[in-house]
Amino acid sequence: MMKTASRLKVDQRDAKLVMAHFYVAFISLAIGGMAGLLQVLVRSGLFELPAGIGYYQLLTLHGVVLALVLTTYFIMGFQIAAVSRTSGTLTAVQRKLGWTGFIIMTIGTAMAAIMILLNEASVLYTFYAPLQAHAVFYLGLAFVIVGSWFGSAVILLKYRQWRKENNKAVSPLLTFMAVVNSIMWIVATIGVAATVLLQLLPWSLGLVETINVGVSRTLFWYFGHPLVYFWLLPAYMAWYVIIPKIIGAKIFSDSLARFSFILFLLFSIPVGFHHQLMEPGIDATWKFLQVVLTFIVIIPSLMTAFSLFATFEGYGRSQGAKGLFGWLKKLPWKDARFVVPFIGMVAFIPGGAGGIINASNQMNQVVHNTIWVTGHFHLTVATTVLLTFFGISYWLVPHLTGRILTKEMNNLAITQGVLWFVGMTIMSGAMHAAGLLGAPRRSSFSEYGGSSVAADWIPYQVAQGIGGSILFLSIILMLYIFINLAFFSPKGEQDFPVGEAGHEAEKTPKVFENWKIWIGITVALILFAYTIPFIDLIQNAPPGSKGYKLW
Ligand code: HAS
Ligand code: CU
Repeated sequence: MMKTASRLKVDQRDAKLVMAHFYVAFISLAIGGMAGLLQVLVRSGLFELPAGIGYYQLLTLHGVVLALVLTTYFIMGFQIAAVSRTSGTLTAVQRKLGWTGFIIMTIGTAMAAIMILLNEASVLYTFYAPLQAHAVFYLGLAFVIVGSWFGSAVILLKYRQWRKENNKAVSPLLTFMAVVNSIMWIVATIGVAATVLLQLLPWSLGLVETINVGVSRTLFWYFGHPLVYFWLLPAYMAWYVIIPKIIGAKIFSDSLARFSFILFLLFSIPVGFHHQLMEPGIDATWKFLQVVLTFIVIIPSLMTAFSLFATFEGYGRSQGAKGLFGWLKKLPWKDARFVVPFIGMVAFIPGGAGGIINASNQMNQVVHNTIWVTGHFHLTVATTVLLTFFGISYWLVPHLTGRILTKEMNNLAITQGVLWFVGMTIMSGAMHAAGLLGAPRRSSFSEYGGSSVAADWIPYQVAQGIGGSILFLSIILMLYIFINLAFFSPKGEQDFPVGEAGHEAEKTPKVFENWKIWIGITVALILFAYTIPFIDLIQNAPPGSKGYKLW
């Protein structure tokens, strides 16, 4: 573990590859943020879209560009940087693989984006059948998935090389974490690749008339839930390894961090049914089983919360803090690299609690398909994860471009985080409240024929408009800071902080790197949770559905 601490900088050639990913990610932020602003304005009832742009077209753009494109590019870039920093510069072959993946993903992204802009693919980011998009949209998605496999291969190859060169010693923690996330990603994307290539594509090309909707949605959610942890784990990488270094503390426990990541690998995938609790065609027994597994996958997040509190409290007390919460005062409240991700952590307390409500079968009947769910994921992915990614960018972008985060930019970054917090509290709070009153998600503005129930939702929709507008200001600030850090900030050396575990490091059990065991259990759990439901969905399927284009 200690051997690699000597490598402190990401090599220039690797930095270029990472920055290429970040440019796409931040262009996506600009486009997706603009779409989001227009949506909340439409839903407030005070604004109409110009130039024949459809609400669902815009909503598809927003979801695809932010939830799928921004996240995937940022994560691929960040993981490559993390591995290059902790396990050594990529070899020429690895870097070439990285660029190949980047190019394939970008061709796919362009294909999908063009189809959305042509209004040929207004199927929202989950692209549920029987809504049918243009074949080029599905082909584009397939390219993005395949491209991401190249990026994942870079991580796995570098890891294998490091282990070979270091006599199978315990790998650097950040590398280990990137490896877990990459394995999870590969196993999960097989599901979405299967529905895209074997079902949606032939159906939209007209090679087959109908589609088995139940199977395609189940394959989607087999992927869709691990997808949300694919977003979350890079944030956890920063919380476990980078934040301690920034505040001047030690990593609470190397083993605990590895153990929580292994739990995510095992339990992230066989839980997709918690998105399908209200769907027909799946027996209640299997839904119940997957709900139980969902409650198990909450545990590694609770472990993460525990070790973060321990890190913060331990550090505060070492600085002389007294009383139950005195340690809070000792944290570096003027450092954006800490404050911005910290806001993300705070948001995950209500965000995670909301998830537990969603997963509870009976409660799901209350919230499913209401805008409560939209409120939930704007706290989780759009605050917890995104603010952590922003917090990472504030030091990683200047690190990669050979510049520094100036005091001025640091302060603007804190303003950015605080604005996000204010905007999101208003927007997501209003979404949760309106959802409990029954307001649907994924719907344009409507007064539902003057219904008094719908009238109750309107003030909340106006509040969403206000919160969303504040969020948009925060996005503009973020983009301004990104451009500054990429091109204009003074030259210098910005640190890539990597924390060290205390005495714990020596004792990390080797079993964590016994991939045969972990991948074996992962596959066994997946087969257990999914085999019989899939057989049911195929054998007892209703007649397949033709495609619909409802926009
Ligand atoms: Fe979720 C729907 C259940 C976590 C994202 N989720 C969604 C959708 C998205 C999403 C995008 O069971 C919508 C999909 C769609 O379009 O239909 N979710 C859960 C559960 C968790 C959970 C049980 N979700 C996430 C994360 C996401 C995400 C993470 C993105 C990154 N979700 C559901 C369910 C649905 C759902 C149902 C379907 C709803 C429906 O009916 O359609 C758990 O993983 C949550 C566990 C988390 C915790 C919190 C731990 C807290 C921590 C912070 C510590 C803070 C510190 C700061 C230390 C238990 C780690 C110090 C603070 C001080 C104040 C000092
Ligand atoms: Cu889920």
